[in-house]
Amino acid sequence: TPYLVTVGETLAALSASQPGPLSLGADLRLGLAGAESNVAVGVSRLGGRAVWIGRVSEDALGDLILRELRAEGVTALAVRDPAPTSLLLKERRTAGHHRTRYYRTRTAGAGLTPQDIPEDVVAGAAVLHLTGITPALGDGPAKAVTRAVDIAADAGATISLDINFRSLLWSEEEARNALLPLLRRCDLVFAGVHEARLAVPGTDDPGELARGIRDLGPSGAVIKLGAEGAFALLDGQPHRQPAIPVRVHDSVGAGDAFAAGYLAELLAGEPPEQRLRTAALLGAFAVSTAGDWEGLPRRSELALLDHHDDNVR
Ligand code: KDG
Repeated sequence: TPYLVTVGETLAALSASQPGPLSLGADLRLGLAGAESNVAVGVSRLGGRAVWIGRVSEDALGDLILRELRAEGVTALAVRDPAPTSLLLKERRTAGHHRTRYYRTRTAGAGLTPQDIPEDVVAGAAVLHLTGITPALGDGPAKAVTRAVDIAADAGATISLDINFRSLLWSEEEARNALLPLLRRCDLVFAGVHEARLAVPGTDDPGELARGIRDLGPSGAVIKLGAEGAFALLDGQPHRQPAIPVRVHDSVGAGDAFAAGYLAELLAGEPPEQRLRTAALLGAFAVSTAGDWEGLPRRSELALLDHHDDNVR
C-alpha cells in the first residue's frame, strides 16, 4: 500500500475547556497538536497509511504523543530526546476568541537532525508531506527537512509542502528565504493567500498566486480561501472548490485537515475533483469541532457533512 511520510514537531496542548481568562485558573485538557501529526492522523482516519517522524521527550508527554499517534493508526518513528516537549497553551478568552501561546525553546522537537530521517522509509513513500513550521524550529530541523526532500526526490515521491507560516517562530523575510528553495523542489504546495504571497508577492488573486507558485516549479498549487473554499491549479488545470458550510467552533487545524483530505485521496488514486472535495469536507469537520484533529472523520463519516454528493450516502 502506498503511504505518506511526514516530518515535524508534535507538541503537548493544554486547552481550556470553558471560555474565560486563564488567569483565573481554568480546567485544562491535555492533548497533542502539531501540523504534521494532524495531517498524519487525518490521512489515517480516512484509511490511508501515514508515518510520522520526529523527536519526543523521554517523559510522560513524549509517551502521550506516541501513544495517541499509535492509537490513531499512525506509524510514529520517534527519537527520544532528553529535552522537554513543546507546549501549546490554548486559551478561549471568549466563546469565539482563541488565543494560543508557545512554550517552545530548546525542546525535543527542535533537536531533530538529518540522522533522524530513516532513508528506507522516506525512499519508500508515495508522498512526503512537509510544512513551513519544521524549518522554522532551527538549523537541525531545517537540515532534516532538506535531507528528507533529497531522499524523496531521488526516489520519485510526490513532495508536498504546506507553507504554514507561523509569525511567532520567524519573520516573513526569514520564512521566504528558507522556504523558497524548499518550495522549488516540491510537487504540490498548499497555502493561504497571505502565505502564498510570501512566495509570490504583489497579488491577492488566487489564480495569479497559483500560477506564480507553478512558475517556481511545483505542478500543483492549492490556494486555501477559508469560507470561500479553495482554488487549485493542478497540472495546468484550474479547479474551484467551494467550502462546505458549517458553524465554526474552532478553526485551528483546518488547513492540516484540508491537506490530509487531499493527500489521503491522492494516496487512494482518486482524481483532483475528489481530492479537493474531501479536502473541503475535512476542513469543515476540523472547524466545526473542538481541537486540531480530534473531530476528523473516518471515511464512513464523511457523509455527515456531505449534503451534495449522493454517492457517499
Ligand atoms: O496547524 C495547527 C498547528 O498550528 C498546531 O497544531 C500547532 O503545529 C503547530 C504549530 O507549530 O503551530
